[in-house]
Amino acid sequence: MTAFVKHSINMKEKGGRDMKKIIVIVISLMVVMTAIAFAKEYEVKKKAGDFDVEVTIDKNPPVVGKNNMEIGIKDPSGKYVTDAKVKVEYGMSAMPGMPAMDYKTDATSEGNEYKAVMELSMSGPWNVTIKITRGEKTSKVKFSVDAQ
Ligand SMILES: [Cu+2]
Repeated sequence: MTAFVKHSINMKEKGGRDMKKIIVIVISLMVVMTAIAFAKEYEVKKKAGDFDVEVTIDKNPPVVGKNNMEIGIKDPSGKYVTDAKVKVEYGMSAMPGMPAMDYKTDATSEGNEYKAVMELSMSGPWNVTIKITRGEKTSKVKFSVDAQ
């Protein structure tokens, strides 16, 4: 990076205005790409029946304790589905000294998305199921997280 900056300064001294513009653009792109590479949210994108579901968790990796979850559901035409009943179930299989654990929480509709808090009681692998009920039909998204 230092060499790049020195190089940029040399270019600037030569009086290239366009070069300065290009350098600004390149640096901006690098900043944006870095921000994307280090996106701090945990993201899961999956299909549930006809729906496209995007789940984001504010902790990455998810942690022991509270994890805020946002669930966006889109129908096949790309429109947000805001009138579904959404439940989040999360659990851990039995392990030595620990019986199987299962928790359930209702997600609440807020704007275009649904919000839920997932409280994980211990570190390790958790299975998460999001149940989306609209009318008679229930669709599911399943994924697992490794709580730290
Ligand atoms: Cu456990």
